[in-house]
Amino acid sequence: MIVNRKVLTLDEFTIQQLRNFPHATGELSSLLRDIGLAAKRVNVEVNKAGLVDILGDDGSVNVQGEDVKKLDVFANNQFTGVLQHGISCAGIASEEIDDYIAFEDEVSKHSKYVCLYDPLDGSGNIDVNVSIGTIFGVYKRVTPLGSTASREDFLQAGVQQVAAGYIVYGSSTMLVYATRRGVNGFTLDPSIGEFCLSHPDIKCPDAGNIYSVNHGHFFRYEKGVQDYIQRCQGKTKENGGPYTQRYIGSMVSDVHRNLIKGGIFMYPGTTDKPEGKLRLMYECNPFAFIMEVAGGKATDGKKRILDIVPQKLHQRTPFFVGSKSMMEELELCLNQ
Ligand code: P6P
Repeated sequence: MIVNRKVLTLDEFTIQQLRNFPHATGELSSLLRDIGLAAKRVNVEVNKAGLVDILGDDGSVNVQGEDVKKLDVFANNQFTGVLQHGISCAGIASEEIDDYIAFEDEVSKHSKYVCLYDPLDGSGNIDVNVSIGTIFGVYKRVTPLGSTASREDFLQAGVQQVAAGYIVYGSSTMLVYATRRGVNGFTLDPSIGEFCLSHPDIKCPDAGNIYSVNHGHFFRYEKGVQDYIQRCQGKTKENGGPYTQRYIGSMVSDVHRNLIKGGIFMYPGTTDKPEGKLRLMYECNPFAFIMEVAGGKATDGKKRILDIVPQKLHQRTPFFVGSKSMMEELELCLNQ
């Protein structure tokens, strides 16, 4: 029997990575495998969401004031449950939950990491079959092992992440995660139920021709953002264009596409919502970490996202992320 050993599964890859760190305890690898397990369970429900009573609202409103979808709750429970029963996570904070949860069992209290995530981003798209995703960031706790995780373990600047990633439940289901050593993408092979390495060492092209923004808010953006959008619209072959506008309203899909092909994603603040819509801890920090490791940039329009010291778990921030040269052109417009 010919065994195809060229394809590495997520488990094999994370265990192989351990060889680069002889002193590593394997806890981070174990945590990433736990996330992969939860993702596979969520994927099953996402793929059949139209067939079972898991579509639609669950009747509650989350801390963001958004209608909670049944699949949001399911996804949140899967990620929280897997991490709580794992050996690597001392606690979690979720975009779906008001406050952080510190796990009280002895194994968790002696675990090195905490995990913050948006369990199902873009869930408003579930009912219309548009791709959605999970976004996560992993931090090393700052409180002593053996104690119960506390607020300062969760309110860390994004630069303190040791890993970050996302799952995109799309035409195929992919898990992409970054550590400081690189960004790697794994595609779920349903025939064996394993995430398999399909996009090794992802780099974001320095330039691209895709810009992603909600044009419906154009007249509520600051002038520098409007100027940049109009520069994108005016690009021709002579100056690095033409550009194309792609925005499907599901951040994981929009940012994933731009990461792979090159491009810029913007969710600016507006005159009525100067902080914008996206959450620093659950959406922006993970993607900022991934994009910087892949060679791109991420700012709030003024400063590096990863340098923002959070004051609140659910704080929002304007968000600009993408190819380095496109981000630098944006910054020229914002600094005029
Ligand atoms: P708007 C989905 O609700 C989300 O949080 C992101 O996934 C997406 O990029 C953004 O909101 C879309 O927001 O205001 O453009 O519909």
